[in-house]
Amino acid sequence: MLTSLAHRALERAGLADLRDKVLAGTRIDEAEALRLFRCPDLAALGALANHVREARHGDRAFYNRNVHLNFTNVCVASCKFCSFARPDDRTASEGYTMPLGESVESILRRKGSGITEVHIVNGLHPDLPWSHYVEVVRRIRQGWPELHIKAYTAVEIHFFAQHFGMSYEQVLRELVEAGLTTLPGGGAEIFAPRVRRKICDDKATADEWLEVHRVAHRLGVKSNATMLYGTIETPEERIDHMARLRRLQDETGGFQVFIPLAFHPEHNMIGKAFPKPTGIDGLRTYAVSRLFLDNFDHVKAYWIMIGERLAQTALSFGVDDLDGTVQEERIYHMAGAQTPQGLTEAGLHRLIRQAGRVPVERDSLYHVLRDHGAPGPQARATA
Ligand code: V47
Repeated sequence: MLTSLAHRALERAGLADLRDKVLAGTRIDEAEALRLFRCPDLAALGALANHVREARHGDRAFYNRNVHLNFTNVCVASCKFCSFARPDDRTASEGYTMPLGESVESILRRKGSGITEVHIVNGLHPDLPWSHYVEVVRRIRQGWPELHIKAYTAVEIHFFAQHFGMSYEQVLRELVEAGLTTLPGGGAEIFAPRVRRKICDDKATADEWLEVHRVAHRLGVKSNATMLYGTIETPEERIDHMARLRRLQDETGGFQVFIPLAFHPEHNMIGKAFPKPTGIDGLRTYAVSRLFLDNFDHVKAYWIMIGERLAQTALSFGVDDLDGTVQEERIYHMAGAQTPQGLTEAGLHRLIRQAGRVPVERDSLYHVLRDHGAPGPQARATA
């Protein structure tokens, strides 16, 4: 429900027409999304996004119990924003590649811990054989049949196809046969060619990224979509990014969630030029994406990247998902993230309840595993 105060604030901001469109469930276009982006009243914008969020999900805030596996950071690409990648395996360069058995064991030893998903993302290693990528998935699947395996970004799938002379479909079919269940949303960055040329000019293009997801959706593999914000992109380029995702989603319906990722500036080539995006920018981005991406069920705030406090606030700015308990996160911690490398389930519950929301554990396909009920008076009092 929009309060009368929010109604008036949106009118004062010149957004009454967009408020009416959103309340009527009418799609807004790119120029309109830009007007929302420029809305000077963040609270009014947030209230509108929150209205859509609550109409879809009520008070629920989704999370899952997951673990990350990054078995190599050796990468032939040279993305300027990346703090994780290294050019080779030499110890002096801090490059690493875990042996196959160790990668698999690092996941299987967590059996019985309640984890439901492994999220696998790596550098683009020049020398690992194709069998390595397939075997990691196959052995985890064999050792832990009910675990969801969310593995390999579209950038990695594109790399495998090029490097091993296969089509996207062949790559994906083999991985699915080995046990992969969904694709993570990484590698999207910003689709606009101007930005890609400057920050990540030697990996999959926007069209290639989108095509990998199109093929995955056709094969029945659901996927996620990210947007890296806070480097050189303009608001127009952020909207263009979301518009390309919205068009593909109209076509396939295969995306599950949109995940804005805030740039982390430490230990990378462009960190000095671009400070960490503000919390205000983050909230604005969540809100606009919730309002613009009317065909996406979920908007996720990756708490590990933005911190627990902003993640709590985001739950009132369009966000309904906080990712997971996340064990052993490396990509943002190598970029200077000060957040813990994981949270216990109780910690996530506390965070969600303090924000006045109800924690709901989901699996990787957004099936509800456990709805933890309404927040108690204590939780509200300490919020
Ligand atoms: O593609 C890399 C980003 C992504 C930095 O699908 C950086 O559920 C900020 O995609 N500052 C990988 N961002 C992580 C990712 C992800 C995370 C959580 C959930 C899901 C999901 C996917 O991280 C990369 C890139 O866009 N990234 N370096 C940095 N310095």
